[in-house]
Amino acid sequence: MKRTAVVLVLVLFALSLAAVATPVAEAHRTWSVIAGGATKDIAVVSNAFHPRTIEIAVGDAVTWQFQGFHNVAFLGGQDAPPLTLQEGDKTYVNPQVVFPAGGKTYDGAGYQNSGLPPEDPKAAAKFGYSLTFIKAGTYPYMCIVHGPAMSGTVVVKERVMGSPASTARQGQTEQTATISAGQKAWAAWKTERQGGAVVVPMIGDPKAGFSLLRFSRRPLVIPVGTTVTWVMRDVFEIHTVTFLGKEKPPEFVIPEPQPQGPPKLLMNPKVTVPTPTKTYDGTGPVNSGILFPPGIPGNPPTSFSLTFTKPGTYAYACIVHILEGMVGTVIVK
Ligand SMILES: [Cu+2]
Repeated sequence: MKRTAVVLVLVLFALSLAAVATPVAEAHRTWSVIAGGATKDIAVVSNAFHPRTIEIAVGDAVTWQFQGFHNVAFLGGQDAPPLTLQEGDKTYVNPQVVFPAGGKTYDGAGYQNSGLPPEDPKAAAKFGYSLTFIKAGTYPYMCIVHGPAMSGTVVVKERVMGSPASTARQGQTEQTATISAGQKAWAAWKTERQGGAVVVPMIGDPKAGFSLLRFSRRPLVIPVGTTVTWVMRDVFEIHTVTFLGKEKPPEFVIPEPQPQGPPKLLMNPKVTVPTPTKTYDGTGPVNSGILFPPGIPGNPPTSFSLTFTKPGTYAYACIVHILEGMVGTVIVK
């Protein structure tokens, strides 16, 4: 008797769920897009949105899941705000990129920005961004940190065929393809020769959507007197080549508290300003300054050369990506 009653209650409960589920299926849905991704050791990172293009219905929402240091910015037909701002000889990270802008809905007009995830990995894991699209149209967006090559599109239609689940699977598949392409490139990575100089390429692929956050798989072993040239072949990232000698790695960004509002974010001149020296004997810090992707207006530096004048083992790092493990060693014999 008791058993029958329990079964009956369960059946009634299931029926009530079914009754509730029917209208829910017709309600507005939430779709998800992954921003970025990485291998476990962060040697390979995705600088792409997965999936790159998403089709949703009017009234639906998109939630971006952040896996890495990215933002989602809808420009509303305007130029992208610059990543950095100059104040005299000081360089600041643009607050327009760092902090969220705009509301919870989007109709294609104006600038809307997720802001950047917090640096702390635990806080970053909880960082998300959702936007409800209230008007049909095609809306491109980008990550301003990694430039126009890291972009995506939200297509908003009256009706759509796909489902959030199948679109999420497509995103996973695209992310796996991007990371695998990066792992292949990392496995095939080699130094090059240019006359007597050794060239260390720092690579990324705009089409596949990955960057490598590594200098070389093994220490570079070179005879004394050799020049090493680090060359940017990556459209997404910035790097430094920094030999610290006995100094501790400098902070990349220094928050400057303000009397009101959020702190200003100064890019540490110890990182951004190159040291003038062209040779290295193991003493004193030597810094390339920021190395930029090739082809940027104004032609900022894209390579750095250093001639090694004394036998020894010299560690160096990219100060931008030191926490991701972008460090290297030069052994001069
Ligand atoms: Cu780097």
